[in-house]
Amino acid sequence: MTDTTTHFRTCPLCEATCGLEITVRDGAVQRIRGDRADVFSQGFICPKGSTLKQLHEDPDRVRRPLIRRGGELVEATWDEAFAAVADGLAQIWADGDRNAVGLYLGNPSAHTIAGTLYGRPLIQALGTRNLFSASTVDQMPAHVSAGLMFGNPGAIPVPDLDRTDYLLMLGANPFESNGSLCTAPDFPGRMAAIRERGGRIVVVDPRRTKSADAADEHIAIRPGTDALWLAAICTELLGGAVDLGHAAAFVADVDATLATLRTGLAPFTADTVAERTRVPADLTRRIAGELAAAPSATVYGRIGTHTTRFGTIASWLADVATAVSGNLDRPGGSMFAVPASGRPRSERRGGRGFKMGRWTSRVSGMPEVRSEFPTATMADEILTDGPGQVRAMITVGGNPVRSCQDSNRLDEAFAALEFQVSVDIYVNETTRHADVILPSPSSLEKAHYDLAFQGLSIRNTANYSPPVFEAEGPDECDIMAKLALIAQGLGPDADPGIVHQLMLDGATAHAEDPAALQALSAGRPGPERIIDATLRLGPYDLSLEDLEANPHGVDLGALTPALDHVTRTTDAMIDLAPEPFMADLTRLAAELDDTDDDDGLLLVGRRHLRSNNSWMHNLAVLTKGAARCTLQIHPADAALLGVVHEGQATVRSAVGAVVAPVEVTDSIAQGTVSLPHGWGHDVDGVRLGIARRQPNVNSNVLTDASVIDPLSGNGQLNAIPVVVTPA
Ligand SMILES: Nc1nc2c(c(=O)[nH]1)N[C@H]1C(S)=C(S)[C@@H](COP(=O)(O)OP(=O)(O)OC[C@H]3O[C@@H](n4cnc5c(=O)[nH]c(N)nc54)[C@H](O)[C@@H]3O)O[C@H]1N2
Ligand SMILES: Nc1nc2c(c(=O)[nH]1)N[C@H]1C(S)=C(S)[C@@H](COP(=O)(O)OP(=O)(O)OC[C@H]3O[C@@H](n4cnc5c(=O)[nH]c(N)nc54)[C@H](O)[C@@H]3O)O[C@H]1N2
Ligand code: SF4
Ligand SMILES: [Mo]
Repeated sequence: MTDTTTHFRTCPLCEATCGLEITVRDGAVQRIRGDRADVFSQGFICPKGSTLKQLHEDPDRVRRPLIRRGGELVEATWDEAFAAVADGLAQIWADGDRNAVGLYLGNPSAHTIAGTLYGRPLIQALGTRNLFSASTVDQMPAHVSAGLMFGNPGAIPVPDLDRTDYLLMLGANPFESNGSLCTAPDFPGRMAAIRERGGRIVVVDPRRTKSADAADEHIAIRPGTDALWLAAICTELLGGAVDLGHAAAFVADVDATLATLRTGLAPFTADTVAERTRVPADLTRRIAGELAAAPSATVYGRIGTHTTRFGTIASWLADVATAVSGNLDRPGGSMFAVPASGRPRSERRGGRGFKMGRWTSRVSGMPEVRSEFPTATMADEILTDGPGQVRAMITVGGNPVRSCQDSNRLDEAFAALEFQVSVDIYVNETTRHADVILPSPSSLEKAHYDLAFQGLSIRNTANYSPPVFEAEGPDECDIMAKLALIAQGLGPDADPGIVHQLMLDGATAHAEDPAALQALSAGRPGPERIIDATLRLGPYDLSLEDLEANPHGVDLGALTPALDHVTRTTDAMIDLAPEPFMADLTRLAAELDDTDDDDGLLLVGRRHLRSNNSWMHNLAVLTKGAARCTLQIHPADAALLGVVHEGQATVRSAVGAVVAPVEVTDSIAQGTVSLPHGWGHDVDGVRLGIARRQPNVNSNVLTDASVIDPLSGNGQLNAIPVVVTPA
């Protein structure tokens, strides 16, 4: 007798949120394929989606807690592990300095219920200002831009892919990444559909990527100059007739705002930026003309645009270009998702506005943004003695020692910590330094509800996935709740139910009858109850039961104009020309004459479909095939420097050097070289049998923590000046 069951769930690995159909036979996953009935992804899946099986079964995945004993990480019981956490942290806190314990939240925390719901109570209980996350090596510029424009750092406009007539896409490669700050399963298929319906796609990227190949036009911009180019695009658009459309009703004084923009952006024209950006002036003018003339258009920038020294104003200028071409908050333009877990549609307009810089970091004086400090200063806070020094770190679903800047120094910093707790599924470059590792169950052993990316989606949908398998240990939400209780001083034996109830009380506080609302989910696990309450109070009046009854998801329709709903400025208006951004244009203008690195090489990153940041490299199904961790270089540059295809080259930046295998390719612009990030697994203590044997070059040895986007604190991960020599 065999026992076969089928389960439908949302893939938690990237922002595309594809529906998976998982067949389980005799207690093991037999097959994973795309769920053809999923209301959003309709069967689309990438090669990573089916590897939830291999991840679940990976013998290197940590299944029981590990505690450091005699220098070695050895298995322990959960009780022993939580007791060790309580002891270790108590020693650090004995001096009375809460800032001595820091927290780093990594990317998967945005893809789990535990990270998205229980991060906040943990942060509150820790009472530390030393909070860090992958956001400052990623999308923080978009939050700051949205924060100052709309008063709401979460209100990031997304390109309305399914209806647009014109997509101008910069620094993004959805053919490999499947999209970011733009949840759209089968992004490639949606791009094809734009062209099929007569629309046009322009991709701006120093590399001729697969996404560029699938576009109508590719512009090989000079790395790091998107803000300059977008400023010129805006100047061109502002030179013509401007009609903000429906967004005009949200701008206090349209004429004055446009005048401010025109004046501030005046130094940036198609002609003045041509040399620095390497985009001919005629081409820039033509693109601006096309944007203005298209029936609908959207400007979308991502990692290559945001992780530069001008990330925030580049993000803002993309939205300005969209707005002044009349495409903000309208179908086919850039719009706002209204997630099922979001605030009710009926709630009043406006809010408290967005503030940053309310406090600064101890060593470098960097301003907080969204209560975080930049990863750029994490090593400083750990390595610099004095009151307030970070002596212990908690990491949750992150690998900062590979993902953040100047990683040799960060590695040194993590090695120097007095105590480290990591909630993770692997012993990797970061967690190898831990004193206690608390393993999250595998994705298939957890419930899933997307609380982050539904707010960045090109379509409003909702789905809930119950666990496929029962977990061996506590759920990740319980692990987070336990950490919060320990930080609260309630000790390692306190019941996580206390935290669940507190959160439920918080989630239902504004309900007409909180007790009645809570009663509706009685008997369910704590996290589910919070989601249920959130859904019931949300804009679509859904419940967890509704989602359970619809395992392929609930389609809530295409995006609708939502500025009245998403703005949180005090007056419920939007600001197209925030003063800090206008001021930052002075720094941008200095770039026009900066010719320092004109002849040098600039390093950019890249992603591969079969990799996921610094992890998933331990799955043979994904890593087989040609080596991916190569230094891409243009044939002309290679010839000039004497490096050869499949040879080795030394890449040196201001802070470090690596030796990488060379891939000579004309798909990269002259003057640009590229290495992917997240590699470098072959170091002592790492327990990743397969990953260690991959070509291992850690590109973040080269990223310079002293170079940031000052408005957001975001790291510069692209356009890094490097010198390449044969090795
Ligand atoms: N040079 C360069 N550096 C970059 C980038 C770049 O483009 N160039 N990109 C940046 C970006 S966009 C990002 S988001 C960051 C990512 O940076 P991080 O978030 O620091 O790193 P990840 O590689 O995502 O590490 C994920 C960790 O979570 C663990 N994990 C996986 N699933 C789970 C789970 O369910 N629960 C828990 N608790 N742990 C889990 C993995 O084992 C791994 O240790 O990297 C950044 N770094
Ligand atoms: N397979 C896979 N999918 C992923 C991830 C992964 O690691 N692997 N990571 C996930 C995460 S955390 C994120 S944040 C997203 C990121 O998703 P994307 O933003 O699409 O990221 P990339 O694929 O790195 O594409 C960035 C592009 O920017 C280009 N670029 C570099 N510098 C510049 C510049 O100065 N200007 C311009 N215009 N372009 C430049 C690079 O050549 C590259 O093609 O992907 C997510 N999806
Ligand atoms: S595209 Fe992203 S969400 Fe879809 S299957 Fe691949 S990893 Fe999962
Ligand atoms: Mo990211």
